[in-house]
Amino acid sequence: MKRLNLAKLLSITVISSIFLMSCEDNDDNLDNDTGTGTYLYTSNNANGDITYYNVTDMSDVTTTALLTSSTAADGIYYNPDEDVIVQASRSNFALEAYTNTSMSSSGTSISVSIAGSTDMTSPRELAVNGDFYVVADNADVDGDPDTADGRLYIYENTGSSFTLRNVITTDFKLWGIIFEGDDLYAIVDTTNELAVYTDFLSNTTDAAVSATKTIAIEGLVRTHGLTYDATSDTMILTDIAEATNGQDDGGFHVITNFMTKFSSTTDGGTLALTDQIRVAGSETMLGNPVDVAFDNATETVYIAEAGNNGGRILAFNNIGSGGNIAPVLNYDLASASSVYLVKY
Ligand SMILES: [Ca+2]
Ligand SMILES: [Ca+2]
Ligand SMILES: [Ca+2]
Repeated sequence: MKRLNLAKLLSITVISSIFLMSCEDNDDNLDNDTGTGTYLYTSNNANGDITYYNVTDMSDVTTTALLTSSTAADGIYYNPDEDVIVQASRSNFALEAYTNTSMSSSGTSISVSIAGSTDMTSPRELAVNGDFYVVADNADVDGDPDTADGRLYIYENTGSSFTLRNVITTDFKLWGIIFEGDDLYAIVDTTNELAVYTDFLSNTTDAAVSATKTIAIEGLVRTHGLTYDATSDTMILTDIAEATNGQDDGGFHVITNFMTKFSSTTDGGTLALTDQIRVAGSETMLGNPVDVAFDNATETVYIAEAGNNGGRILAFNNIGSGGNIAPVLNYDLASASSVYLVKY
């Protein structure tokens, strides 16, 4: 017994020393402003698993794959405060959340902790505002594929489920959506247009609602993904161009001072290409870029590319005036469908 206690005491001492040493390391890190990690979460339509990349040091990226029961998914989201990953399952037609997975090693099978009701037909991007989770569904609504429409499913996360509050039917086709404050920005699929619903969650009943304002983005063929960074007032939109060309006709547009430019463009008007930076061309590996995320601190654009080489996760920086830029990171991810950047 005595020997065991001594061993225990020794191991506690060793652990304490390690703990103290790591605290010192953390202090050093904080002094150097490197205490925060940057992570890119991704979903895909090839196997429905969740892959995240630690991109804190872009010369030493680590990849973690978490295996799910979904076989196709979109709309990835991660909340580090609650350690919860959420994605829209395109095989189970519901929101699915996975909690306490941050310590899971790559290759671990994870199970759904919080499930939503199976209301949707073709869920795509997810936008989160507090406890409200909005999913863009791009299935045809009225049985006529020639009339443009779509549905925005508004769920409330109760902690034990995603409860459907109401459904908004749109008069345009949906794909990417993002909240800025209480306003929901949505790309208008099959076009080069961007729409906004101001105070979107104030639409509390099932209804057909038109966007508050819609503008066209000059130089863009067919947009799909979008992201907005409020700190730098930067909007980024992807261009898949022709869906049938998944290899080399895609791109993305960076719009700085976005809010001023958006406000000064009239409803139905066009935001000029001269007010944007376009990245496209054979070096970019962009064929069908379906989603985008932005790190303002490093001015890095992350892309979920669904087509090129079967699917990739790409990162671009030193964008300058745009053009035919090669990505600085390039990871194969079959049928990549969405990206979400988070720091913690
Ligand atoms: Ca229709
Ligand atoms: Ca394309
Ligand atoms: Ca996204």
